[in-house]
Amino acid sequence: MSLKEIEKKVFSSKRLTQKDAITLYQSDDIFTIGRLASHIAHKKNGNNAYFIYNHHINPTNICVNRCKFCAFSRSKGDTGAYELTIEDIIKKLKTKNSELKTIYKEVHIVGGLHPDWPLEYYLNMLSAIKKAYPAITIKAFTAVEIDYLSRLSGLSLADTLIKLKEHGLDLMPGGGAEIFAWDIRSKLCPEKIKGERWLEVMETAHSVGIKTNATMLYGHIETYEHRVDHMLKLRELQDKTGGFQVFIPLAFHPKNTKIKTSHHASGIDDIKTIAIARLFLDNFSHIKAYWIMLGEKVAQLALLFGADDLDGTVIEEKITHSAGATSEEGITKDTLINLIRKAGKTPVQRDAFYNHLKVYS
Ligand code: V47
Ligand code: SF4
Repeated sequence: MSLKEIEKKVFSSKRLTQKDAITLYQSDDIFTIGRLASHIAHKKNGNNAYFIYNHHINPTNICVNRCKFCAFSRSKGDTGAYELTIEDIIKKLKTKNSELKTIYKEVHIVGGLHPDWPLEYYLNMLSAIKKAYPAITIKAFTAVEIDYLSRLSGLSLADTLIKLKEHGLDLMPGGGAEIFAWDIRSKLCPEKIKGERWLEVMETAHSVGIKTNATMLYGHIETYEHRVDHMLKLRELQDKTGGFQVFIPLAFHPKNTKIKTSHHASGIDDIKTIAIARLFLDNFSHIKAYWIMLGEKVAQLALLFGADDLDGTVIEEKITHSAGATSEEGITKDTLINLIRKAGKTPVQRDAFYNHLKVYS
């Protein structure tokens, strides 16, 4: 299939095949790919580009999995291993400016699989955050953590999720997906749950009324075929449940990790991956250009290649910065607005569910 034929499909709203997505990856015509992706982004979200006031918290870096691509995790007793108490977490969310206390719309919580913390620690954490900040949406725990908590507690996946929801879990982030195909996954993270289980956790979350996000870690040892296979599995589950809010391609950062790669993602690869995701994932409403991983400048350019969301203020980021990210750890609202405006888009401050809070027209 030529690019011309793919273009015809895009303009007549026909679903792209895996082969089409591979053809796009193999093409050097980044401008045509970008024009097509922009057409779809515009159909889905007009000229809007989203951002959110949010705050990331990583309760612990102690993790029994020790994935080979992860520079953030430690084993218990290692130098640099840390554990936050619930009081520490509440303190981190507190800002000096009392007005700001009501501004954060989302707290994003992910961490390591701690060998000793019981489900109760997580339930108490959720309740304490909701008590201190009733207006905040809690987006927490990857599918990997949910699986771990279910096994630890002996509860089914559905019952674990329902319990967490009853204590304040509103939404789940998309982490832990990496690359689903086992030939790659077994080399990246042999201890982590399989791709099939990640999808099962997400399907269960959707079935109990918890929306989730979805990610893909790219730019390590995978091929284009692995990326497209990964996105196909997400598209199939989305057809079934409609529970994914946004897809976030995550560019691999190799520093301090055990993955040696000579071809980690270039700027062109980042932009192409955003654009191809926009074209292939026709049943996803949003594609996020996560500025922490892409850097502010590539994330801004991605807004012209199919992305419609930059994520948010973040405040404190440990996972990518442990692996050599050179972006800031947090960013101000004004910088986000400026990045979006200079890309010719309309900045829209959103809540965690993509409801519009303020349009900066
Ligand atoms: O699951 C770990 C990735 C993820 C590295 O849902 C790495 O809104 C690059 O999922 N280089 C966690 N990536 C982050 C994540 C996320 C971030 C922002 C928003 C949302 C959302 C989700 O980070 C992990 C893993 O895939 N990761 N190590 C690394 N060296
Ligand atoms: Fe643990 Fe997540 Fe890091 Fe894997 S990526 S070692 S599961 S914190």
